[in-house]
Amino acid sequence: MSTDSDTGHSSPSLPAYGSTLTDVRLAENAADVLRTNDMGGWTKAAPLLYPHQWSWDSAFVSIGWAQLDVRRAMTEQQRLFEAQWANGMVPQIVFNPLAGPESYFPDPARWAVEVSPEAPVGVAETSGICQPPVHAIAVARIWEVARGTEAEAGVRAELRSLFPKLMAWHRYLAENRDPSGSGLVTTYHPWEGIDNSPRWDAVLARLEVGEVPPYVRRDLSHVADAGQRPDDTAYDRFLWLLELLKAYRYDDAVIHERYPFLVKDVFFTSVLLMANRSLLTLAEAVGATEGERSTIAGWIARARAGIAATLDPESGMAYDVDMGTGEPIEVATFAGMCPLLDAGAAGADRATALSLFDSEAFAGHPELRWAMVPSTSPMEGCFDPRNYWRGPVWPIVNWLFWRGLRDGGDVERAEALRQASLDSLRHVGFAEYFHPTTGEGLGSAMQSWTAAVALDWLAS
Ligand code: 2M8
Repeated sequence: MSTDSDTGHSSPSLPAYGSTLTDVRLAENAADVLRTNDMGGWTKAAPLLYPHQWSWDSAFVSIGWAQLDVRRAMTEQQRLFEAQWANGMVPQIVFNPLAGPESYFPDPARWAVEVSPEAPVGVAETSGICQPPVHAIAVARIWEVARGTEAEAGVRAELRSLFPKLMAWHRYLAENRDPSGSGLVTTYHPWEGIDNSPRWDAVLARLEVGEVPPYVRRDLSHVADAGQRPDDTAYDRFLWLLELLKAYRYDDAVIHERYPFLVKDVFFTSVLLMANRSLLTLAEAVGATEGERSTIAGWIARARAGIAATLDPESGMAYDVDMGTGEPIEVATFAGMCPLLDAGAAGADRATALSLFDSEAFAGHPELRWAMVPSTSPMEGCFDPRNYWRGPVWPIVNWLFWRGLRDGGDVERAEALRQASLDSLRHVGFAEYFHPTTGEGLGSAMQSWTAAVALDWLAS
């Protein structure tokens, strides 16, 4: 399969999509996407729009590789963790040394992470922030696939070298990103995962934007129309925040003291919680110490209590907390249902989240093309069905909910979500995201993580 642009959602060279596409063919097409984006040991997030290795993309990508080549799946994570910072942070982007500065903005020069003593030296260049820690979830899935096969011994050996790095990563999040021990991770930037979500609007609106050095957006030349991406006002704010982080030398203590974008992030925290559950499985596989296991268990308990404290009694939603005002951010996005990502959450909290999931605010909305979770609720005033994280459906987000439902014992709902997701992929292909009611593919085509979750769903 080939396409000459990231926006080739309906390129004539693509095989026809539709309900008749067999599982075998869907899997072949997904495998083609990973192979096309494979750079030899690591995978581009998308052919043109995202020509580097992104942190949480690479975790999903290795879940996909696990179905094709389990050793290659481990290599993906090893390559990513080679760029881990001394303080444990796994950077949002590991830059492709072969892609020139014009390929993506912001480039390494704009991040200038060498101002931080924690940044890696002599390995790949990186950005200076991070993304949700899906990695341990991915590695546990790789381990599950490898067990009982001839790859088991090799994967176990690699797991032994990766385990301490995963511990350091989770420790960074539990300590540097939560100095007060609230159980909730502080996010520093919309680029830490859910870029232009309305969750950040109020905090961004309050910013006094100073002087941002001139820049040229590269993203807009790779999508069909600018309405699918964040607007320029948002970009100015994203870039101003970057200038501040750089001025503070990416120092977590200074950032927590002075910086204007500090949000206790319920989604990021819930992914960490899920990942810590996976890390416990990995601890077993590598024979980790009692001390390590109880540290992980402590992180889980603290995050669970932290999330429970964010639940809004009226709406039932988990809300992020704006640390600038101390107030909850009351916007209806998928993040509000994050107790579903914790299979061990209190029964009542899961039940509330389940009824939100089923309601017209989310997967039960009557106009949805497929019963999947949109990024922002269609009932929310700012819902924008074609714009990035402000409305469209993201298959990877649905994969996380599927896992949370399945692990929490909600087998029927999980299976319905898996079927709906596979059906959407059969029609839409491996778009970055799609319109919740029309099913129009949006953003980049041939998005690696979308293909990866397809492979895992097909194998499950
Ligand atoms: C999107 O974010 C990047 C910046 O990281 C961008 O818009 O340029 C987000 O969807 C992010 O979550 C994702 O990791 C990245 C690569 O797929 O693209």
